[in-house]
Amino acid sequence: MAKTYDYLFKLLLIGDSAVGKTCILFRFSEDAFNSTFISTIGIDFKIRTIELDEKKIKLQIWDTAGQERFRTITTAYYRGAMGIMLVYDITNEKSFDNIRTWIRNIEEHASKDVEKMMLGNKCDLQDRRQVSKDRGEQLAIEHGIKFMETSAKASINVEEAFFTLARDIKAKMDRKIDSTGPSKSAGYQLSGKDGSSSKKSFWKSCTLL
Ligand code: G3D
Ligand code: MG
Repeated sequence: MAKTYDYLFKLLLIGDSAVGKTCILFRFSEDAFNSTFISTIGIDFKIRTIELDEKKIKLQIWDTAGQERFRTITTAYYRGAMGIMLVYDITNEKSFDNIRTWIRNIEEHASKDVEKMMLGNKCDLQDRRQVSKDRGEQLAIEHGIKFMETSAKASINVEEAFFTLARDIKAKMDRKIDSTGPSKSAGYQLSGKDGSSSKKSFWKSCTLL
């Protein structure tokens, strides 16, 4: 059976309520009406497959269902995440201040080597801006992560942000595979359309091409 992707990356959207996480996800994902809601843990995810270096990368992007309001994001949400988009709203100072809290939350629950990126969303609302781009950049530098201002509404930088995060994860993974070999490298998954996953398909997709 033809393989539909070479890599599967699990990504998360994190940040205060109403910063625009769900809108960002709807803007980026392939099909606004096709999401999988796991009600038992209150999460939602969407899929989009992109191509990087001639490899098909299936992005499984998880979104909270409002529980961020109570900062009750559970360990289950973070488990296996390879990339995290930290989102604040440039018209809401408090959502920017809370980024530090979210980073602590990530440090506590997520894998140590998860790739992070910070987004200052709603950059279309210049006249309501409370957080300068400069402050966003400074905070990102402080934490050694990448930063972009986005607008889910005006479709600014949303594609760029996910492609950048995916590229960084892939680069990190490729470095890991180079140094440890595939059997020791954790945090990636390769499987066929039928769900099969094997070293053979790994070598076929990564080494011989
Ligand atoms: P959340 O998932 O982080 O809680 P939502 O946030 O995606 O539900 O968005 C919260 C509100 O912000 C929504 O407004 C949404 O339309 C608005 N929003 C999201 N992204 C942008 C953006 O880039 N620009 C502007 N101007 N608004 C945005 P409502 O009024 O529908 O609640
Ligand atoms: Mg939401």
